[in-house]
Amino acid sequence: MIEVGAGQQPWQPTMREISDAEIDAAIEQFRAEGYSRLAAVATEESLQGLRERAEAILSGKVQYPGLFFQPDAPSGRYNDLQFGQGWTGPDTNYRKVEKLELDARFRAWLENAVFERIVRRVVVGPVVIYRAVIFSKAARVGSDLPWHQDGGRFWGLDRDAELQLWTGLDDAPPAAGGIEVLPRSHHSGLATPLGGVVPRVNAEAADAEARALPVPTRAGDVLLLHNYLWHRSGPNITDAPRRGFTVCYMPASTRCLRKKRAPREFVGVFGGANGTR
Ligand SMILES: O=C(O)CCC(=O)C(=O)O
Repeated sequence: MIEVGAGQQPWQPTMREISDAEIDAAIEQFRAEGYSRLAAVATEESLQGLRERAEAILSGKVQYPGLFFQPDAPSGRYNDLQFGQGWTGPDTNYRKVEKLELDARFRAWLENAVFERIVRRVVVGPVVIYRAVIFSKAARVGSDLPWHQDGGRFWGLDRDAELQLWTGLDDAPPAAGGIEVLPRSHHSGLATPLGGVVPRVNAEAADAEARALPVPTRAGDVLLLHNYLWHRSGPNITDAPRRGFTVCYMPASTRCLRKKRAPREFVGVFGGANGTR
């Protein structure tokens, strides 16, 4: 993929001016409630560039060796997902694409200057990313994602990460499968040592259904999500796609514990090895 032609500037994202006070308030709410929302961070120009690239990647027009794809379940049910399939062709609805740091536009977005100011308030020292992922819910197809936490043995790290920044590429009201959270649930740690999907028995004990809080977002909004916060998203029953781009930031000293293959080396961002800022 050639991103820069002769005499052209590389694609650069633009963001709304955001004061330190606004970021401090977002961090305070993130710490207390496990989540917060910064409205309209990405400009329309940035959104256009990212959406265009998301479409090219999801349709296979732009490809990179190493991108990881997961097809959505045609039934729209999480339990019907088939794992381990990867890329199955251009006409598939993919629910997830990982390793988007390989793409220059998504890489530039995840390293933008507003994100650096947020991340530096949470992560001390050089920073790496665990993952850079699009969660996509195609119009009238996108499936549900149950209550889960992003940590535990499932993530294979010597310590759990804390901060994810989720950027809405489209409007995400509840009907489109917007994010729902269980406020303050991050204070209780992991529901199981494995992490990932929260077992139904735990969800019932926490009365999660009654306490679920929808966090509707507009395209360009950014959510700060604590990795231990219980969060989920429903199916997309609207006529428009709903795509979110999420990135998990953590200290560069974090180690991968996996044994079956060589431990992962994480991509550096703010001050981490091979970061661009
Ligand atoms: O976008 C979604 O529906 C889910 C996002 C999510 O689970 C995450 O960012 O960890």
